[in-house]
Amino acid sequence: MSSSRENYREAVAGRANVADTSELIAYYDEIERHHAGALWTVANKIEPWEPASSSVPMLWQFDALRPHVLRSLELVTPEQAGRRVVYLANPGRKDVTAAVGWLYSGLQVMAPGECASSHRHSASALRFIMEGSGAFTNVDGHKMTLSANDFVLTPNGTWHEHGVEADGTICIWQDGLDIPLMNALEANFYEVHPDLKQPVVFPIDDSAASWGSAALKPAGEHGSGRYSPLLKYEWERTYDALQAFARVSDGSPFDGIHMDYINPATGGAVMQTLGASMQMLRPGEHTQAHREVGSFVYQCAKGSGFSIINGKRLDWKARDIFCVPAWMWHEHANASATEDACLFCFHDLPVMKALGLYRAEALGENGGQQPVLS
Ligand code: 1HN
Repeated sequence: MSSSRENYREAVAGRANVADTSELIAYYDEIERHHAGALWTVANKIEPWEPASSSVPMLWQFDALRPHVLRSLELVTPEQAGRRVVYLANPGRKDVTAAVGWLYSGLQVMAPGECASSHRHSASALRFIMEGSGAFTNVDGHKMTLSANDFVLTPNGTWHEHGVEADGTICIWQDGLDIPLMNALEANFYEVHPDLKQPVVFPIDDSAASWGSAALKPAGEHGSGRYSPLLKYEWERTYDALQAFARVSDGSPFDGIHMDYINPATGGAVMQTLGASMQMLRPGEHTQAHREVGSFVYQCAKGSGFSIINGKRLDWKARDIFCVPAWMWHEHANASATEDACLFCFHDLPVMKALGLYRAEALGENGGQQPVLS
């Protein structure tokens, strides 16, 4: 701890507070030679008073990244690259490929007629479609057609390949994965499909047709329980649900009209490690600040506005991506007085909740908003 206030706090609380002496420094050198260390030199860092994310709040503007994403079409083929993706790098997480915390995000681009080969891995993945028409994905034989703002799952262990039909246009989508978490857990396996391409086994879009009705499901069926049998969440249905909910609810003071994408068989999160939601901020709405144990990647699906994250203001519009690191205050605002704004979000709350780690806190007893510091 650097400041004298923190030193005082640590000493009063009975935490590590040992000043360096030449004798101690020599001692640290000696035990380091035995590949060991004195706990009191790291204790306050490895046991912070509260989550202290090394990630920084970041905004990735689609307009700025798009030309670079398109340029990758000329530089590498899907065959060469495996997946032709520009990933999002958080400056605070240089040691891992992460957009925030233990979450990965990237922008994948495919041209008409292209197809990326089939593979599967321990990481769970999702896609949120940004632009183009004719994209498809095949997940364990369920081929799905993809349009802008559709949300698609690739649960861990499922074979998956993506492509764009020959009569489609260039397509870009956001990939979200828990790759950094799988690697941190040292649990990540990766396998290429023996035939590089898997057959389409089921009728096209069968998953949405079977499981995509909000209140009805195939009689007596329960899915695998491991992940949602509904693999594609169409934008129209999502937006209709938000509109309907807004007619009868004031929404959350922190998130406006906020709905979770769910596994329709269980009511729980869409996958074991990743959850997702869509929220609508009504014209002029500016929410109250709160913070949560969990990392969040947002993509603006509609409209424009800004978020304030630990005092940092990020101005976003459709297709921009931004992140909220764990335990940082955040509030969202719709900049328009006439149009609603929608934010897609994926996060690691299923992990936090499964491990009993989830907490949330409001800023101020009666709500509060943050001053903008940067
Ligand atoms: C992956 O499987 C995809 O299936 C995209 O499109 C990005 C990044 C890391 C590891 C696996 C895909 C990925 C990925």
